[in-house]
Amino acid sequence: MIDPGGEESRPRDDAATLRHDLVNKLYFVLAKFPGVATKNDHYLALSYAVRDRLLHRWVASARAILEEKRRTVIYLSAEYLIGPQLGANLLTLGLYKAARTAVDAVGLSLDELIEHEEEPGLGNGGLGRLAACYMDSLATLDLPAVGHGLRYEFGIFDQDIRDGWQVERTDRWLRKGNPWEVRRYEIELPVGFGGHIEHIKDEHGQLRVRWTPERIVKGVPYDVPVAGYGTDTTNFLRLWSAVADEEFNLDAFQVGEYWRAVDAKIRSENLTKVLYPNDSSPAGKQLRLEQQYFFVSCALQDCIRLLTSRAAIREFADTFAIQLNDTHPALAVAELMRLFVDVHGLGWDEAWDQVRRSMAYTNHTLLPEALETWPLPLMARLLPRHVEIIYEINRRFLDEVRTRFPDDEARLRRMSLIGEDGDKTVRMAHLATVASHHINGVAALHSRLLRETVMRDFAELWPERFMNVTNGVTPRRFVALANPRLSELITEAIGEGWIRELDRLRELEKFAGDVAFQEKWRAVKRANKAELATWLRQQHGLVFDPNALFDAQCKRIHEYKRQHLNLLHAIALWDRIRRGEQTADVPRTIVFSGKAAPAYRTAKLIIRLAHGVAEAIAEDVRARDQLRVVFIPDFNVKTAQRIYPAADLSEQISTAGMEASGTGNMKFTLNGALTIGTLDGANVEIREAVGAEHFFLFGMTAEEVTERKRAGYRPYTVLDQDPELKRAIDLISSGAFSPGDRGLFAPLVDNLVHHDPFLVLADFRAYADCQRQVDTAWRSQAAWTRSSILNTARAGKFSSDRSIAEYAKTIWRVTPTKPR
Ligand code: F58
Repeated sequence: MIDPGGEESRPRDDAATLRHDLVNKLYFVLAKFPGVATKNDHYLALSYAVRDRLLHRWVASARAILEEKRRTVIYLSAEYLIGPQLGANLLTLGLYKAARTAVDAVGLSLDELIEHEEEPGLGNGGLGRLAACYMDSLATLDLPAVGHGLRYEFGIFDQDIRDGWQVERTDRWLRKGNPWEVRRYEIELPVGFGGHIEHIKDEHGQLRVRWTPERIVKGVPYDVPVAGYGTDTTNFLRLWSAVADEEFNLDAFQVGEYWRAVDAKIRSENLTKVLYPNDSSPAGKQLRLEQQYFFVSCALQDCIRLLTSRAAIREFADTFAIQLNDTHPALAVAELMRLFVDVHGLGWDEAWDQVRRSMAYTNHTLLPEALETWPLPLMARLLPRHVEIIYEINRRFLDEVRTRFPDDEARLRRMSLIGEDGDKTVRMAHLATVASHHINGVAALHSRLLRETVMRDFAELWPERFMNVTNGVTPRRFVALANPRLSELITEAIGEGWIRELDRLRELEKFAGDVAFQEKWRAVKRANKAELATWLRQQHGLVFDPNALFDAQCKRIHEYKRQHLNLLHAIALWDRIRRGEQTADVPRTIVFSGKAAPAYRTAKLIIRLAHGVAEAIAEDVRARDQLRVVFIPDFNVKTAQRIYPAADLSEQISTAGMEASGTGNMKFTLNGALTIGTLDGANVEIREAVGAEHFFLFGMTAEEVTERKRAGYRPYTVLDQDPELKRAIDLISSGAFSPGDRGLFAPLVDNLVHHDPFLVLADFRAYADCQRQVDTAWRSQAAWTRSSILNTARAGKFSSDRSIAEYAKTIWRVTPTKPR
């Protein structure tokens, strides 16, 4: 018999076999022949051929996990921004060259097929992309893992720009087929909502709780393989999709209520229709709560199903290490308790012990408006049993607090899982924290502030549970795949080991002062910029000068990230040029790219302002050769991969204390951009790693920000002391960037002048002066290039492999298992 994971059945990786397989897939999967096949057909055919190779490894990995019974990581995340898969899988499987030859041979272009893929935008930004990087690293480090999430039919919206405004378009990413997923038809898990609970005695006289949901939705999984680089380990993402429960609808059919049945079906299947496009402030919508519960319930039932097929329920915590990616999956705490106690008959204490030994929680934000809370009545209506469980967890928890801190009512109120200031809410961060053996922030500064501010009471109670794991990014996608020219140069200099062991980039340090190497390094950057310029012209009709200093700020648009600080500086530069004050030897192109949450008015106005400024400068013949502002539409993983390799300067200018970590900052650094930034998030560690003299630091510290606000910050007083800033603000108000509509930016300007909650004006002078240092540094290209090389060479720490190794050792206690 042929062993599906064995050597005999392993598809061969040479170009001829791949070509044969491609044509074969075209015939037998897509029912096409080369003469009539579309580009999409060819893309799908090649992808299916590549998928065969992934699946072959996957079988071997799955077997290794089952046989060795090692602890498996269960990553729970509402978002995975995995990016386009074809190129990444070709790289990981070592098939890039063979695929190019195979595709050439049938008269097509591999680059075009790769470009053709529409990426799954199953995330908003950093948090979702981090989950994808972590899946890559888990496989690369041979750590058994399953990532559970949601298979949104529509991912994050596509961003169009019309007349300078963001316009959202639905992301119909599945419309041309998705060759990277495998639906598991044999698995269907029921998830209940609403209804009522009864407290009954079972046949042994034990008190039991029976929950009779009002409606049931079925979860069906789609698996997406995630292959490790330089190893055979292949894990998978299991993305859950909601379908109607037929049995449930039968009732309605039998009494002839066809519409009621269809209605219920539509309602069920709406559950996984769309990703909530919010950044930083959670949307308090019922459907979102349903999504959160739906996927954690599916994930946990799935774990228990696998476990109990071979072991006892009491082995749960030894078998699974569950990681909560922020609080979106925090209902897992109550759901796991329900499954243990109500369904599997464990006692409360035993169940709680299992929960506490399996869960860990990562926090990604300190912004108070971003900490998730749910209205208690909503949760009680949707999940009555879970609310009961949460109350019981809270009762026991508050008893513990009372014992440690007697007579401290205020503390109890602050720490309770139920918020009682105004309407009652469930505080998801508190729920996640009480159930977790470890709670971590995502950069050293963030983890410290977490302990000192929002989680202070908890850190006082359980100091040993609080940790830091600084974020990281995968060098496979963000260097090897995105920047082939740089990768080749690096590999030529130090060998290819860096792709798996990023610390080895340090070996580049010895070339930092080497004139010939510097010249090659600059040539790579220049070629990447030229390529971006061509693409921008062809795709968007945008002008981008590859000889200018390419200054980039690419991330979600948010006031705390301060794209408007960058814009004020752009306006000041323009003003200087118009006043004849600016020397013309450092031409700059300031690039913005990023989406605004559709309901976030100020963020949308910032996008509009970027376009207004871009246009005014482009129309000014005296200025436009020295300065350009460009907004690249629809920032996503695909566009990101074009931008990072080309950037010279990375803007990481958030108000100190507000950006938990940032991960774009790491991607820019690894690709040799120098950073201008505040002491915020992981910037602090980037600066430490690359050396202060290779990083442009400015602005208030987190402590200074707090102090300035405490002392009573009056932004308009800053204007009186800074005529350049005053002129920039006045230019906006004068209609210079909104011809014919002077009031357009009034909400933005008024807010800055009178409130300025993110201290944009307070940091402006430091920022503008620091940008002068950037100009000065740029004038000496040899020194700049040396800094650029050193930035890359010293950024090895920011590999997600390092982050995952830390999670594995200190939080999950898992060890590598290699497939045989
Ligand atoms: C981001 N959070 C942080 N949230 O802002 C960033 O500093 C950090 O580097 C990154 O996480 C990874 O740790 C983030 O992306 C979201 O997108 C949420 C999506 C759901 C609604 C609330 C925001």
